[in-house]
Amino acid sequence: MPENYNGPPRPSFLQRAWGVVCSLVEYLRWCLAWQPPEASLDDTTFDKCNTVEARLLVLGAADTGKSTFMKQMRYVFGDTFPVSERRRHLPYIRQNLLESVHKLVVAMDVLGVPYSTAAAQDAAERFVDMTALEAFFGDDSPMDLTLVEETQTLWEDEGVQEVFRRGNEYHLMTNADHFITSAARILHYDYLPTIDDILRMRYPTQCSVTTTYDVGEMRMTVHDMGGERSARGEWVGHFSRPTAILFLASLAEYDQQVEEAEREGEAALTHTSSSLHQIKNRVQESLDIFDVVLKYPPFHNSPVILLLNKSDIFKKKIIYHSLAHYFPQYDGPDGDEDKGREFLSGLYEELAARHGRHYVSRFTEATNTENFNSIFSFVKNIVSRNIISRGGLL
Ligand SMILES: Nc1nc2c(ncn2[C@@H]2O[C@H](COP(=O)(O)OP(=O)(O)OP(=O)(O)O)[C@@H](O)[C@H]2O)c(=O)[nH]1
Ligand SMILES: [Mg+2]
Repeated sequence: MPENYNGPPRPSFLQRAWGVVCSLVEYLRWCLAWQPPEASLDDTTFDKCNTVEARLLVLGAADTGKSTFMKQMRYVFGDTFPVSERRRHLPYIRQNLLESVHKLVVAMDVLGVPYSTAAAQDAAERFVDMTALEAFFGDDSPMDLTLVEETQTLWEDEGVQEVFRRGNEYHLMTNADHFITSAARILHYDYLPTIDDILRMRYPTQCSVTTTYDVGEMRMTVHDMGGERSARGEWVGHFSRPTAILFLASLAEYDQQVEEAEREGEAALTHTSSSLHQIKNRVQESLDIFDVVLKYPPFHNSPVILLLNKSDIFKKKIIYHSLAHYFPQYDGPDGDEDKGREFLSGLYEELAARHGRHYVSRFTEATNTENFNSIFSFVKNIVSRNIISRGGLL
């Protein structure tokens, strides 16, 4: 630096005047372009009548029960699913039933399990070709009594029962037994789906579904996000600062692997592709998604509620599928429901502790309305508390 250096040259009067004009123009442009911050989209806001608005994001891997939770919410709020809507569900329920039987029949072949009766072997013929069964999906399908009888004959077969218990090896639908044992009712010509059927049907969410409820003085908007590969990539970047995050995880899928297509979806979410072809346990997949949610900066101030769902299925499975077989680090007794649940819950705890994040959790059974009532009160209290702590009044 030269010895007589006196700092940068002083701007002339004209230069300073030009600077002021530019700042003014910039300020005017900012005023014109200004929109309310994202709060109106996804933060807690208050309208003139003091109604509090809350936004709840329902996240989790595919098939964990997010939409079932939403359906229970509707039901709890007095929506008993009108007849027109029940009719719309009918083809999917019949499809769930016939696809489940088809999967069992295919699995008998693939897993090499013999039928215990010749009648069951004959009945299986009918379910080999799925396209031929499509004729029975519709609400105006012909009533076929032999189809019902064949379903029942198959279900009573010991070989089929063995393959049913091995449903984790080929990802049999969670409530396949509910639909199969209700075949006579579901395939009847005047069948109208019950609420229980609607809660138990499987229909993956493709795009997010938003529903708004008035809960006392709170207007709660709930976003049900799809957990499958095509839907998951959409999550990140769509919502900032929700009032609370409801993360659904399934206890029942500790013995299942993620299907290849879903792994691609996870890669889209985590922006990785290296482990695309590795086989992965579904609990691990759920933990990986939980990890992304905990780390995502716009979610840092949102309380996380973890619902460890499908406890009814877990209770049945743990008797014949050893947890230690899938998680060698589990050192509790085989077949112990409580210890098993604690172990799986501990995996989420460890992860949250690593991120220094706090969360609350519950074991749930989303298809059980009684259980849901207490869970919903719990969720509502957390959401209300978060609103109060953000400065709102209820
Ligand atoms: N038995 C039992 N079945 C459940 C429970 N929770 C959900 N299910 C069933 O699990 C299946 C998947 O539930 P969904 O609510 O569609 O799962 P999801 O998380 O919305 O799945 P995506 O939309 O694909 O992300 C359905 O057949 C539900 O009836 C539960 O606690 N117990
Ligand atoms: Mg869904």
